[in-house]
Amino acid sequence: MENPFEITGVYAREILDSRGNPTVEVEVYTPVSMGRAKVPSGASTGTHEALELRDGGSRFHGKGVRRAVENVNKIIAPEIVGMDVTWQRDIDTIMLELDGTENKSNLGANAILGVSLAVARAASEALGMPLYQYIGGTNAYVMPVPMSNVINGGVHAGNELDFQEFMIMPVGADSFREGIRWVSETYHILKGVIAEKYGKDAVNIGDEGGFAPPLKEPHEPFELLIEAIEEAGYKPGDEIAFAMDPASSEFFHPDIGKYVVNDKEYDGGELLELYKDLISKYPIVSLEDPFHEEDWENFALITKELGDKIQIVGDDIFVTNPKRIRKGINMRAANALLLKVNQIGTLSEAIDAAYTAYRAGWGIVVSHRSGETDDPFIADLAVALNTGQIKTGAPARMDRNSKYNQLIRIEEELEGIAVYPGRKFRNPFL
Ligand code: 2PG
Ligand code: MG
Repeated sequence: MENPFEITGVYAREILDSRGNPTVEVEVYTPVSMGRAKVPSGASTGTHEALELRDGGSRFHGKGVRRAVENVNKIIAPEIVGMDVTWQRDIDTIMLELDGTENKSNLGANAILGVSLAVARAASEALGMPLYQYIGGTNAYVMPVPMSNVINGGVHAGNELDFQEFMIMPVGADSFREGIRWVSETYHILKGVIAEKYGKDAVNIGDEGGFAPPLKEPHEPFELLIEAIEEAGYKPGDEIAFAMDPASSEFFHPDIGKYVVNDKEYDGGELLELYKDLISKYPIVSLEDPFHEEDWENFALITKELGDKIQIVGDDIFVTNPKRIRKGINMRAANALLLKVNQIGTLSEAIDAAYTAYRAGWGIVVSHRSGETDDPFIADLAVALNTGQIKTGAPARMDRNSKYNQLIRIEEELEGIAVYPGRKFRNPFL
């Protein structure tokens, strides 16, 4: 008898992402299903991320992914066709062995991840199960609190704001649906606040759908946000709190060993004072990448000083890599992990990263990349892992809203079971 779970075909193609750059899309076929996945891409990438294979040359200014596509079609496909699509970890391991490098530079993390995610989706379809349930099992029920990046700076925007992301978190809402409504309402009021202060051309948006007004100082976005939240009828802090990702590897200058923010130089200690000042003035509950990707000591220092008050999230420093996360746990360098599937390159390793962090009592934020697609995979992943948090941009543009809309669907499906953790986003189970 035909095995309905047997992989009968694997096919990749080159498509475009939200920034108009090429990326990999993979389809995995069984006799009863097809799973399709699309690979995201970062701009403020960590040095230790798994390698995204780009063709070089003149096509797409060197950004083509034909080689990655070919690696799927010619090298990976023949190895996994015939395998059972539910053997996720086996398939991921085979791809790691085929690649044979530490950072997936041979086949490309974009090739491997596309297959890994498409396999999971094809399996869930073959089983007739929602993706979050296939990955998370019967106990996947925690909705994530969104960290919505409504003001963009850094390498994601054409303004002079050095800090990259200013996010709002609807911690006082009692469901995901309500939370995302608060975010949307605040976003639209914010647009008016910005237009009034800076004019119509200041409401253009950055890569993650947030506004990119001509601000420079790190406190300025928070002032605008307080005004918008209040005008929208919500209480800053109690109902809508702040999260920020300065993405400080981007403004650290190794030549002088200093961080440069709005033309002023800071050493680690001075930058810590700047953060403390912001946290004392504004209801910031989460701070990501406060220091650069090798600044383990200052990460440990800020976690020691502020870690019982706010969430300290590591992104570029850990790159979703269990080895670097273990080092971070040993050094107490953070108390939360930013989880990006394309930083590590397989679903199995991303889940390992999550477990490593959980066991240390850390929070987890499932995250998009600044270059995204309409694939809502991470929405399902956040629920599957009961992380309680997701970072996926402003409530604008379908590359961001495809995730939010998928979460609306999931919450509806889990009616009566779903839990929205609100203020308990860091550990929904405590
Ligand atoms: C980040 C991400 C996503 P990028 O720094 O957290 O917001 O940006 O994908 O450009 O690395
Ligand atoms: Mg980051």
